[in-house]
Amino acid sequence: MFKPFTPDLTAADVTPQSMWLNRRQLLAGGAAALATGSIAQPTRAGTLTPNTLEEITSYNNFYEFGTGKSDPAKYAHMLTTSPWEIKIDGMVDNPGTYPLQELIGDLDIEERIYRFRCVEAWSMVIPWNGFELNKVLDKVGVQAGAKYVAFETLVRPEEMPGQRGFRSNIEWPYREGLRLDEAMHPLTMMATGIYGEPMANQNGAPIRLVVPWKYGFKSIKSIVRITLVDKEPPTTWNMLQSNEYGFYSNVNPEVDHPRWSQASERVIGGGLFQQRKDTLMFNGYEDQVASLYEGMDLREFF
Ligand SMILES: Nc1nc2c(c(=O)[nH]1)N[C@H]1C(S)=C(S)[C@@H](COP(=O)(O)O)O[C@H]1N2
Ligand SMILES: [Mo]
Repeated sequence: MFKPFTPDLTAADVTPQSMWLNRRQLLAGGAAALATGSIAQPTRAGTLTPNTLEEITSYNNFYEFGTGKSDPAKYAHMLTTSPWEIKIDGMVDNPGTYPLQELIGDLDIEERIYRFRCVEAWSMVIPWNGFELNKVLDKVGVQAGAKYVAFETLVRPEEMPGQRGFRSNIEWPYREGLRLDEAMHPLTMMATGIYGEPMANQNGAPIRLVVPWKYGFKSIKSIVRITLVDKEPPTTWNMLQSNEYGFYSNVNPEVDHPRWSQASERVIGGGLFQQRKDTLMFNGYEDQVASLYEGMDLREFF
């Protein structure tokens, strides 16, 4: 989180994405928009232009592979993502270690184009493929006393150079958590692909969380464990620096990071002419999620 920006993005690699965009535009007027439109593009439908796959897969945060933005693209190919199992435990009716395919099983894979805002004040727009987390939670049966969901990333130092030796202060596994109502919210998804292709390892293959109204670090990658608990679980960046990274970490242009403003963001892409834009409350998903935080002081619970 402390590295200065290095302009290592290539100019738009347009061919596959522009074909795909044309297809999207065609579909947008038809039945497909009815099926996914209200959730996929909850505000200002049609105005989100996704970043290129090249941008999405070359400028990453994935500290298991190093702290540099280009380290994940360099090293994540070493990760074995199949077979993959997810342990689901804690306050659930059907705890177990599930092969990924069994867990996904019959779920329909949808496409969702979401804004993605890193706490470091840069942003992208990403066309994810996946399904709502609530579908998995319903399958395993959340018990009455559960109040939070905790997530963990794989620990495998043989394949994750950032977990070997002294690369960061993170105590592995990388951990994240959501309140149960946040986890059940229809915007919260488990993503398995981008642009209709299997998730690139550097983006969190084979399966990662996506919570579009929160800072990017909440969207934990390469998940191997999901635990239902009754207390707020410890989370990686909060453990490292609790005054800078709150448990909630909702995108909020009015609450600055102690070391920088969160009022605006650098839009990744566009080569040398990088744009800034104003950051939106809850990253543009205010209509959908503000009610989750009714009555809460968002400066105290940042
Ligand atoms: N396991 C794990 N998950 C992680 C991270 C990480 O270092 N390790 N980085 C987070 C941060 S800070 C961001 S901004 C996003 C980046 O996702 P992307 O590289 O797919 O854009 O992943 C999040 N999930
Ligand atoms: Mo981030």
